[in-house]
Amino acid sequence: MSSPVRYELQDNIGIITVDNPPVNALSHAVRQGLLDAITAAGSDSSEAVVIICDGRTFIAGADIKEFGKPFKEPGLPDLLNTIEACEKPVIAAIHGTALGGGFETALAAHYRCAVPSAKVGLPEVKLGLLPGAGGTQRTPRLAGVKASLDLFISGAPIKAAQAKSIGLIDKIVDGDLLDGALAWAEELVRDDAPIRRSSEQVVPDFDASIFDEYRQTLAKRARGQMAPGHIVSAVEAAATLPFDEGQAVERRLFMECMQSPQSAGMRHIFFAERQASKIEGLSKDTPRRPVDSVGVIGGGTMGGGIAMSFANAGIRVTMIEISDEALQRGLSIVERNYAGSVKRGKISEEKATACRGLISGSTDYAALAEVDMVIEAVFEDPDLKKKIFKQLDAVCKPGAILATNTSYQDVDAIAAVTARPEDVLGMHFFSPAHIMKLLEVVRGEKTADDVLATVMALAKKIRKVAVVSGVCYGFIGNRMLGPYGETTQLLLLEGASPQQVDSAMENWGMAMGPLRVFDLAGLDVGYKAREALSDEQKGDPKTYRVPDLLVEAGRLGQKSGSGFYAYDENRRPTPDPVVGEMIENAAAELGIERREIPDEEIVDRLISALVDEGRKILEEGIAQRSSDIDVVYIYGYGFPVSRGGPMFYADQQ
Ligand code: 3H9
Repeated sequence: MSSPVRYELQDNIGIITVDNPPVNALSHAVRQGLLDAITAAGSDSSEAVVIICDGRTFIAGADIKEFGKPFKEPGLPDLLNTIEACEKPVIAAIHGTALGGGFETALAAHYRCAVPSAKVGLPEVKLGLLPGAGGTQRTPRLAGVKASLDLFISGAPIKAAQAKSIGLIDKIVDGDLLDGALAWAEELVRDDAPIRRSSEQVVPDFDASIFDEYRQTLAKRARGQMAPGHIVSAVEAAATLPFDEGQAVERRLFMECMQSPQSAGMRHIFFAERQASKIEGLSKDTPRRPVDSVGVIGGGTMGGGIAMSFANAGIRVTMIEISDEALQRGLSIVERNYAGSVKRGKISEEKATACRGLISGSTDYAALAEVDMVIEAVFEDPDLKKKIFKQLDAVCKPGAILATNTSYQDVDAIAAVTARPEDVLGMHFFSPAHIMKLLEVVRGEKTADDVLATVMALAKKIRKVAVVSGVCYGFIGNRMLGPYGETTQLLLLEGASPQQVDSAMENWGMAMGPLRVFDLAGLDVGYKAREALSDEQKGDPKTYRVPDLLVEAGRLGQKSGSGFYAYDENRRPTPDPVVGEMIENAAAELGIERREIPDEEIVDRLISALVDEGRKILEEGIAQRSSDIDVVYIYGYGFPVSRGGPMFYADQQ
């Protein structure tokens, strides 16, 4: 088998080229190839060595697929020490994204150049890890302690120019990268430039209190996560110990992270997210329909957020409302959101103005005659949705994709009112739609393959993580919330308080406990939905007795100032004794004996409720694969990524 690393001598410069598509990950063969190449370069007539990559990017990191499998020499830390020890100047030439072990490879070179569009970063923290091939030791020696901590803890890549400004890159190459790198190598040889090893540099001065400050902040911000704290310790070792000893500390901390269930969960989600975009039975070559303009029906919070998601990706949006007044209200929500994003420094004023300029409005459906796609985002009334789809069928051009943003309704029944059910599907966004990453794409019985393929590709363009769901009440995510909510109500009646249930779940890692979620969503929503159901459809009365009592007492959740909690003017919750009494009375009326319930039982029963429903969803073929369910819960429902999603967690147990 040929090696994914080539070595050639061009005049007096050795060129090492990595060619391991798609992202040049450091698989065993690449590590071996790099070792062979640097060894060859060390003993031939070359006077300097360039490391460069073919394809779309410089090395994007260690090969994550190899993690957890038996280790094969050469290991990356040793390989990079060998590269750094080379007696000839080694130059890394970066394009695309040099990430993790890839950027650590560049840091082990003696000089680094990059094209202006390149980005570099150490995103290991997003996999529950820390840079483990010398990154935590070499970076602070070049960029200082604070910049390094920020780079490792955020995990976010930075642009080449910024990397240059903090000392991580030496030179920006305009034009062809290889030509530029070779010319620079010649120059370094000519100038007899020193072999500048990162490990031999001295960490710039720093304030000794910085490590404790970061630890304190992280104790709140990254509660329960192992990697961020370990990163601080590894950088502290870099700043206080000789390189070899620091690297030994880094190694120990890296291995602890690697063996933790947290990293296993996060690595699972990395692949699950990418897997979710693949649709069984649909070939990669399925044609896509062009989507350059969309219509959004409904200018509420949801419609506004959806419009922004498209405009942010450069796609023109026409928002439709029933009256001028409603339209102006919708457009002003969008305006306010953009102003807020500018104020918080999320986007520039220019970008906000450009995006805002892509959104126009109308009260006439005729404005949708030429759009490539429409997303209906009105409230959950099946009859209204059907009426709208009839109108869309009449005005939209042939081939336009018609999507409903319903959270629960039967997409097939909506499609059936049109003469083109093959163009119809569900696109279930999560509120606030311009921020939340999840998009459930609901494939109707008759949805055409090219419609599905188009929407999955479009999801990536508008920076959403899309998961395909079949048609059922609530699709994947909301259907699982059903038994989760019911079990929550049983726990209250059996003896737990709302605050005990919420804090047990939040301490376990959920972004928000279930009762705070219900208060946020509004208790009247479920109440209204139940009104339309028969007693049999409503199920066990125990599971909705307390919510009914709350709504009947005018406690609709946050919006009315009280629900399971009382809320102050800043919407901060406090426990309310009235609710405690209501729960006790309901338990007595339903003949339920109350008892002390341990936190572990709360977590166990609630997660089991999710998982049991998840299994049914899988058996019925509503979800394509168990990891899709995990992606839904991580990106849409505040499930802790370090637990890998409900299905992964259950498998681990
Ligand atoms: C590390 O380096 C540890 C070291 O510090 C210490 C070691 C001792 N490995 O994302 P895409 C696959 S930890 C294996 O869709 P894009 C991916 O699964 C690592 N496979 O493309 C997908 O496969 P498929 C630190 C990988 O253009 C395909 O490549 N590095 C890896 O949207 C395309 O990926 C990172 O965390 C990998 N490292 O984005 C970087 N990376 O086609 C992780 C990707 O079968 N990678 N694949 O589904 C990324 O962030 C993005 O992939 C990247 C490209 C930005 C590079």
